[in-house]
Amino acid sequence: MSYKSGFVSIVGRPNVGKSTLLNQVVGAKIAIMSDKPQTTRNKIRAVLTSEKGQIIFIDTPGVQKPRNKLGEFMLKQALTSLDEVDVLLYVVEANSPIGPQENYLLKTLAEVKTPIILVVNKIDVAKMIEAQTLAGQIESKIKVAKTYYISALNGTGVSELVEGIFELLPEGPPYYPEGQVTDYPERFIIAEYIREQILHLTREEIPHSVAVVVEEIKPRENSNTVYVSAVIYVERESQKGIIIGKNGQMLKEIGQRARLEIERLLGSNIYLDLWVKVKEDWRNKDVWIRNFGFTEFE
Ligand SMILES: Nc1nc2c(ncn2[C@@H]2O[C@H](COP(=O)(O)OP(=O)(O)OP(=O)(O)O)[C@@H](O)[C@H]2O)c(=O)[nH]1
Ligand SMILES: [Mg+2]
Repeated sequence: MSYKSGFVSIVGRPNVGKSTLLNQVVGAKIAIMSDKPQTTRNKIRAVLTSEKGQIIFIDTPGVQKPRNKLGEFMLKQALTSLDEVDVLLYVVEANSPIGPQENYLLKTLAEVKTPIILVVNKIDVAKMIEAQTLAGQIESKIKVAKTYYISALNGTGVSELVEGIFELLPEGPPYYPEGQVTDYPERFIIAEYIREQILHLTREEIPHSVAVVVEEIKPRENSNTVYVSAVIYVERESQKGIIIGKNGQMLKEIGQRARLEIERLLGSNIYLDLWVKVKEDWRNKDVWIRNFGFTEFE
């Protein structure tokens, strides 16, 4: 049997489960997930290697109308190079009808030459008839190579989807060594794990106003402990107060939860040092968007 390989972009509206799918297919937590829209901000690559070949999945930010410069960056990350990958996974939510956001994305996808696999996600919480009706509507608007009904959360239908992707991929070599699951640098994954806890623990505008930068990762001599320091940036003084919390309780909670995840990732004990700083309106300032690492994976 010939070895196949290729690049597969995962696109869709915010919150439909793109990152959950990425993590499910590669069996590792590469991209953070949350119930808040606009969780993913960068393109994130993760690799699946099997005896059939290698698939490089690219998770992208959810497509929506930008509200600031960060949003513009995110939209560009999601919509550029759709024509340069081998297959597109277009993820929709089984239980949401087509709205303006979906129509906006459908218009873009109608122009794309890359084969599109429609992935109707969250079937664990939807009726099959609902899911099929939605798929039918989408199939009448764009050219769909195949449709799969899955639950990215519990894994239903995911191995069939992977088989379907392999069928569409060309013969090719492995691009990454076997065993490598991502090329996303460790310090970015750690920063994202910290941001994920902030997404879970805060509400309203706070989750969207936060950027996390890891400044130092240093193994401590003669111990199995790694010292990690990171700065949580917010846009206003009042937000800083919320992140720190009464008597520092919130920051402590964020740190404890993130530390467990980082320990699992690195396989060592972690001493996590968190700082909170204000960068007024950073989401509208190119220099800060760049400084926070939002250009490296364009
Ligand atoms: N019930 C159910 N929930 C799911 C499924 N897949 C994802 N979710 C939930 O949907 C929410 C959004 O998941 P994400 O994977 O962060 O969604 P996303 O598309 O990457 O979102 P953005 O990065 O904001 O574009 C989370 O609360 C997930 O747990 C699924 O198959 N079933
Ligand atoms: Mg995501």
